[in-house]
Amino acid sequence: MARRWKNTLSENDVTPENVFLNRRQLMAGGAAALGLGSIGGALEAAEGLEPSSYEDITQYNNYYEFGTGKSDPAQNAHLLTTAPWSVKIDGLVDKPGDYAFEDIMKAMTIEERIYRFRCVEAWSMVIPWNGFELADLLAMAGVQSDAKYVAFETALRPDEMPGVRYPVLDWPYVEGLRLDEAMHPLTMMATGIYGKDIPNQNGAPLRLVVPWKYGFKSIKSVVRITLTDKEPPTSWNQANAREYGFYSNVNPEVDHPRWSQASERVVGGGLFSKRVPTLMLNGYADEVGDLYAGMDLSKFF
Ligand SMILES: Nc1nc2c(c(=O)[nH]1)N[C@H]1C(S)=C(S)[C@@H](COP(=O)(O)O)O[C@H]1N2
Ligand SMILES: [Mo]
Repeated sequence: MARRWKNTLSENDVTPENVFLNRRQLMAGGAAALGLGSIGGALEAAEGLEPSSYEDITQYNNYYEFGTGKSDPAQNAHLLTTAPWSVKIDGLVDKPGDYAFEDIMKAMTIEERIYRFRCVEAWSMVIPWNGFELADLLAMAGVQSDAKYVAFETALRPDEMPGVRYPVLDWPYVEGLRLDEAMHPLTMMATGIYGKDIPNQNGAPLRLVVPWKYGFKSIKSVVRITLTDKEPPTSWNQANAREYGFYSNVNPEVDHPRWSQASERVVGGGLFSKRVPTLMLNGYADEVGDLYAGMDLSKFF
């Protein structure tokens, strides 16, 4: 299927000047060392947007099914069996059923996209994802005309997920999008990072990525996608509705009740790690601003 979107961000939008490595240095160093032949194309598409290191992306995670510490997922997520894997697509679709992961991969066009990633905890990274547009997967199942929302569910495997013993959240982890958000070409299902299969701690074998929303919307290890006509429940909203809304769009002007959302700490960069201003809709306002025309984003947070 055709590519519908080109990354137009520039490094000035995101990279602290003092940690910016030029593209040639990265190609010669990090990317080559990882054996990432195809990263050049992604970097070109991103116009110099500087990705976080593979180490930061895969060692500093949130995946509460494997523990609430940032290093717990990297330590424990190897317990998750990711093959065989299938995704149940049901609800308001023409072809409901269990879709085998390999069949999905055969049908989809995999591409690389470098996206800003912003956690609600006010830190951020830049991640080179590999994956496909969610819209293409939904098209495979045939979305019916009365569908208005898309609900997502993570695997729930108490034997493989040590974190689900604790009632931090009401398991399984669930998320949702409005159908137009789900169909937007920026919304993707990621299956890789830096050209390699996505590590378990980042949501193997496939996870949602919605770059203009806080990270918790980007649900990992998806086993079910349901098209509905009602706004679906979402885990963090159920846990604390005052602090976490359904939309969760990155917005420097709407603070979390317990902390400011006006700036973010860029993960990585060692001594030079610093805070940068947070951008409206995480820098994707030109692309997705229209989805929220006329909505009061402090009310629909
Ligand atoms: N199933 C599931 N998905 C999840 C989470 C989780 O705990 N469980 N954490 C969310 C949060 S809060 C963030 S910030 C991102 C982190 O993604 P990363 O670890 O790949 O950076 O995953 C999101 N998806
Ligand atoms: Mo997060």
